[in-house]
Amino acid sequence: MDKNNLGLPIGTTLDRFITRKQDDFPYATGELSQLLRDIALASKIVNREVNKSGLLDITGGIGGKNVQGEEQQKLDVIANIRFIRALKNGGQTCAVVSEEDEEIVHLNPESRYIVAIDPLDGSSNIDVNVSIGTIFSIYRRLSPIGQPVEHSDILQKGKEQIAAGYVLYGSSTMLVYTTGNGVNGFTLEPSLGEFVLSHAGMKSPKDGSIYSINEGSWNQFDQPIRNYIEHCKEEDYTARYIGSLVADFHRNLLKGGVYLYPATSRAVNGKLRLIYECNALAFIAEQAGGKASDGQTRILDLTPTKFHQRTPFIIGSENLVNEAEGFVKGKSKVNSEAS
Ligand code: AHM
Ligand code: MG
Repeated sequence: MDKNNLGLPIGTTLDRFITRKQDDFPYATGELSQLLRDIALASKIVNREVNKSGLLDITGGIGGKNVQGEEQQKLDVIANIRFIRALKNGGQTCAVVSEEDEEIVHLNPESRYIVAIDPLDGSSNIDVNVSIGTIFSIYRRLSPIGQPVEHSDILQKGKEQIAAGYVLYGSSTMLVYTTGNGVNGFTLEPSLGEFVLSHAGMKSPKDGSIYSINEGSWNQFDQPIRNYIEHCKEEDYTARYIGSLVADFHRNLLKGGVYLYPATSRAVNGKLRLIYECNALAFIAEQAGGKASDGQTRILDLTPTKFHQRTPFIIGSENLVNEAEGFVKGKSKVNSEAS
């Protein structure tokens, strides 16, 4: 695979790719392109901080808690500042909703785009040199330009996203994004400081044999989820769980697999956040030919009622998500139960 849907070769810089995409839309104003460049720039700065985190005194908790009541890591806070600053300076964003801020962060009221972001996801992995990620969604505002942003601008369904992406700070750093016309992945070339096209037209395998779930929560799972895990074992699937959503999702996107974070007895609505974690990855999964569900309903069809709303989450290869959904909906049982 050396060509993507634009005919641009592997090695094309992200900047050039974004510009070419914009040229394909005759009435495009360039604002979305600029916004994507702002996010890419901030991610390079965050990447720099992440790479030297072991050298500087910037890992570990800061003693504060974020709006979810979870301990904030210094890098979480740093990443939030970096992204919001880049979006403010870029001027294309009227408001940001972030995992790290309880309320809407108002930026330029004359702009038309809303950004939902988890600036640094996988907080338990920050201190221990394990892959972490940034997740972002972009929406068009519904309220008139120039007016204050309203809650309804933020509480849009995931299917209204006009772009979404993630950055994976892993063995290499990658930015993967979609504007609703396929998924493309760019790898950071550290000596150039440029993202270059490395994964053109990414496609989720229809099937796979990886399941990713925190089995340590077994006692908190309800019976259908336990049945599904048993089914995975009976099928000899491989268990892979990093505990960083972006990294687990990315691996399964490349290799074929399913990631689950279901409701548990402790987290009755699941753990992951709909607006700035699940919707973006669901959009990317679907654009790549995969699927994302809360067990009953397509993630992109869910109506958010709160900024920090949580949802059960099943995402990955289409046939595996269907299989897991079948268990949740009570249509499938493990062989041992069925016999
Ligand atoms: P965070 O936003 O506090 O980093 O939590 C989200 C992370 C995901 O990246 C990961 O998949 C999940 O939480 C892991 O949770 P657990 O430790 O309960 O398995
Ligand atoms: Mg998170």
